[in-house]
Amino acid sequence: MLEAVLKGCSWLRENCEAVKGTMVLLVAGAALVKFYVNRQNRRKRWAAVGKDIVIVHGLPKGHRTPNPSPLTLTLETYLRLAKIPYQMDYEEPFGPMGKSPWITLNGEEMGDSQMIIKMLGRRFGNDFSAKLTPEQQGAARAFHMMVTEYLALVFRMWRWVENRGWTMLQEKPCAPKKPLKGQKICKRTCIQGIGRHSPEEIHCIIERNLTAISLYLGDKAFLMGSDPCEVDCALFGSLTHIMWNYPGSPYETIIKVKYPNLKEYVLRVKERLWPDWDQCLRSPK
Ligand SMILES: N[C@@H](CCC(=O)N[C@@H](CS)C(=O)NCC(=O)O)C(=O)O
Repeated sequence: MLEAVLKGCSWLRENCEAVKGTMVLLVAGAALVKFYVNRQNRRKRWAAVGKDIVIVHGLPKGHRTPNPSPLTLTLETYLRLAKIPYQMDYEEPFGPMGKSPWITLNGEEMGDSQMIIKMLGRRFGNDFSAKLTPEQQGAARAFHMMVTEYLALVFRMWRWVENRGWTMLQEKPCAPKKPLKGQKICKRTCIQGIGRHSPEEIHCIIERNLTAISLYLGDKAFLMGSDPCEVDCALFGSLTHIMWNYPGSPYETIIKVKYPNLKEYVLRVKERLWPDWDQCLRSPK
């Protein structure tokens, strides 16, 4: 018996590297299988929620806004405006294009907030922008692109580079010690171009964009007139973040002090489409 144990030990010693390699492969294989089984199970669950119910996949709730992603908030606001039933899922925030938010509708998956809104508008007969004049449609599209594709990215620079993710993690016990997603955002904004400017220059550029929005809004109730449409959802998604998620940022003062019409606008959309706002927030730990 002792001889067999000793033989086993010496075999293990001789084949240590091969055994380690096999164990690593087995563990990685098991983790992969578990990942795919969980993924499939989630899809089965989502398929069972019912016909024509949109499942919005996004980052977990925020404690200042119902979602820390302006684009998820945009999409939720649109679903509320269009009165399309939806459920939130926080288990798989990143979807088909590795982006958040994305949706599942009747078993089909789709990414990109703007494409989702367009598709849902056609499918459920809720294309609010179709009622606008051609000139308004042009302006609405330009503002929608400005906030979704440009401002959202630049605001993220403040959140992850200048603020180092602190406001996102404030409820956690310790402050982040190094920039979190900062490097990724820096790389992306350098390729785009805006990231090559100094923070002061970026603040000026953003201020000019916010000025344009404030001037266009004027004293109208919503951006395109007396009724809200898709671009209001996008604008609300972005401005809401500055109002509540970016305390201490230079943009907060622009909205709250310099352009009160922007602040009043955010409160107006919130009151109309988010009467349950407080119940949708994550309770602070
Ligand atoms: N054009 C996309 C942009 C989505 C987007 O950039 N989402 C952010 C979160 S707010 C994201 O997924 N970031 C991760 C990454 O880009 O890798 C949309 O409108 O949905």
